[in-house]
Amino acid sequence: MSAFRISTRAGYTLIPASLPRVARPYSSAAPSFEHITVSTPKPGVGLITLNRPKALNALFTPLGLELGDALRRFEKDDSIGATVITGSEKAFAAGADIKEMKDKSFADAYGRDFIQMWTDFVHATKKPVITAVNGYALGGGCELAMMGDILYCSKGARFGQPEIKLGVLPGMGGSQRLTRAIGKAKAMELVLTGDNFTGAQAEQWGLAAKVFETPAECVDGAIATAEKIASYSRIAVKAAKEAVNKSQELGLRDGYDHERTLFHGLFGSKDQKIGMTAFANKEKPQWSHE
Ligand code: DAK
Repeated sequence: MSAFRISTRAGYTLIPASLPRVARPYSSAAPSFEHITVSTPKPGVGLITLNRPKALNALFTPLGLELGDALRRFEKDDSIGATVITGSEKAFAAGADIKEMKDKSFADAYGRDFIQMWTDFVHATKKPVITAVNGYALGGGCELAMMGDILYCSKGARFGQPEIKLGVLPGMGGSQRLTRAIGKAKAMELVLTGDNFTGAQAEQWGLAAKVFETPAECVDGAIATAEKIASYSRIAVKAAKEAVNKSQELGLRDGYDHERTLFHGLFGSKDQKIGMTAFANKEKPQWSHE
């Protein structure tokens, strides 16, 4: 059976070629990670796979540090145009690590803002991030999935914000992002009951951009979309992501103005000339990413 290599702390692991997310390992200069694997499955695509199977990818600090490190490396790497974050078939992530946080004091939580890094690195990522969700995406796992720019999932994925059952509430943006995505009526019901919802419902309600039959198709679909995005001008993609994200923060009038400013600004880029000239000449654009 043919096989590919992926990087792990121990070096490289052979995995069967039939699995969808196999790929050449990411740069040999990259560190070996213990709780994630990192690879480049297609040109321009970075793939980060959460890999803490015994705890269903529960989000604890060491995993967060590795995820932040990998995202920063892809962000700085000119050959990467978009990143996919995924987990296993059983769990994207079953939430923040309850065992890590159960004894924290108010001073630990508020004073040291221990969860801050989870939101910081996603906000700092200007290149698009696609989250490919299979299995459980609960609590902080659901919130991490929603932090991506595009969310894909398989039908059987299990989303939820069950924090209410633990005596707390969502703390990584869940009450805000879920409400903006699916509306107050459903979000309020889900946050107050802690009930799960399926991948099929996530797509019906507008949280997921696409739903797939199987986990493998979900990861493949996310990689294909990332590859397509990576084939465009990086500078135009960055501006387009910024414009759409601003729509979640600004009023409509300010949003129009911000979009127009970005649009006008792109006329100062080489890629605007390259793209429009190529269209006029019936050629394929060769982007400079400048
Ligand atoms: N944390 C730690 N360990 C977890 C975990 C989690 N969230 N989820 C699962 N595990 C561990 C289990 O303890 C178990 O470990 P061992 O007992 O084998 O050592 C292993 O993963 C397998 O789990 P199960 O045996 O429970 O597997 P099942 O298939 O039976 O059940 C399940 C799967 C996902 C339904 C179940 O594990 C479950 O209910 N897990 C907890 C889900 C949950 O409540 N998630 C929300 C966590 S709260 C903050 C901001 C945000 C947050 C916190 C602070 N600030 C701003 C300060 C976020 C909070 C959350 O996410």
